[in-house]
Amino acid sequence: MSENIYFPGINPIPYEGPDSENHLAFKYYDEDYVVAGKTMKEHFRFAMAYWHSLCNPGSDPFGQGTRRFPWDISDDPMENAKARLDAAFEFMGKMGIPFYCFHDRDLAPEGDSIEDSERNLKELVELAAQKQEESGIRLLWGTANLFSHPRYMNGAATNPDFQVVCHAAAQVKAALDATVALGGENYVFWGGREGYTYLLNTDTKKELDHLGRFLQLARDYGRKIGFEGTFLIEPKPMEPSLHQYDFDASTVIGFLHHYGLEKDFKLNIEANHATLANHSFAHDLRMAADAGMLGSIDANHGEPLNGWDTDNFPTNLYEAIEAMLVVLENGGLGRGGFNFDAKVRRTSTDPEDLFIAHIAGMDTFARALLIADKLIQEVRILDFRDNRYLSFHEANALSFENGQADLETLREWGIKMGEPERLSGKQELIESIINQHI
Ligand code: XUL
Ligand code: CO
Repeated sequence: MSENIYFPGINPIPYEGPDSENHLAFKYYDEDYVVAGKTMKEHFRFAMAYWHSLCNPGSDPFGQGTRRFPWDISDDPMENAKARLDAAFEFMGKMGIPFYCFHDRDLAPEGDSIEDSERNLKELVELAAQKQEESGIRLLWGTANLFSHPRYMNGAATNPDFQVVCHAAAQVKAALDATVALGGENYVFWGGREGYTYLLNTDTKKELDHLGRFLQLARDYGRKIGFEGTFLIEPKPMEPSLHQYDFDASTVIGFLHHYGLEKDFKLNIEANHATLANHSFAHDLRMAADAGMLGSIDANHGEPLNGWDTDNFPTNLYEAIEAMLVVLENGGLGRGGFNFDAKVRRTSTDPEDLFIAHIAGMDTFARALLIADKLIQEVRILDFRDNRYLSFHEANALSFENGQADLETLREWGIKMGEPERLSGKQELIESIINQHI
């Protein structure tokens, strides 16, 4: 456990059960409790997002930050980065969060040149490796921030200027080196500005080809230096770009197959990104799972009233249950985990709010896991779905599925069988059964 410096007065968060009134205790997340054959800790592999929890003091386009960070101790950004690392491990240690995720620039500041930035990152990676060793906390994924610096205003891999593409390549190389040095389980690409703001000045075909090539090079380099983890793409339809190429799960799945990336890449599904694409969180999870590409989750939720990417902590139990039904049916997330890509509200200014927010998120998913497991095992809720397809167990239907029957044959069978009976979808019944088990 790291020292008690940045979050004084807050002790390690205990599990106290659903009747506890202690807001600094877990009510449902009991890390050693076994559900569906695995402990809760193994199911979730919860991760802290470095950027929201330690780097964002609550600024928005209308005003400066509202929280003071005690790890901003100096005018030297490297000194602050080191203090921030201490604070990160103190926080995760007290929370019992076993993983973390970072962008290169969260961990270490950008320098005056590519080499300078590489040196900064390397120095922090060495310190982070020690911290991991002492604490047992591990890296769920690393990524490169290819969207904040003005040079990336027109994209990184999809930038119309080759000089910018090379800069992005240098950054991804260094971030891959960092991820491998820290034993990262995954490496993420979120295409912040990989898209366009104006179609008439954009060669979309060229840009998509460049993105495909860039990801192939990153994969090849990663494998060359011994990265055995999963590459992940995190779909998002818009913001900051008007249109992003990684629009949603289905778009990304098609893209990965088109560019021959489907064996090395999976998807990191973020709840608020799915809803920004006018899908439910569970929809995008399901599309990824169906394709065998559900890699990891960025756990958060959006404000239903405005639909923006507000990155609230996930406290919507119903949404979490729908998500856990997909995750359980998928057999878990493998090397992935649940990363809290979420920020406390600008008005949540007490240091304990960061703890309370993570407790709320972990408890929401823990409770959702218990309910989803019961719905699947005891209530057999998925039978409602599977029973709708029972007719496909019959011989004629099987020969349709395996491509033996042609269209004329189907017509013949249609005539022979006559007008079909109506099969109720039973939606309200399923919804009321779920409510009954909450
Ligand atoms: C932005 C977002 C990112 C990625 C990592 O909406 O979700 O924080 O998760 O770059
Ligand atoms: Co995210």
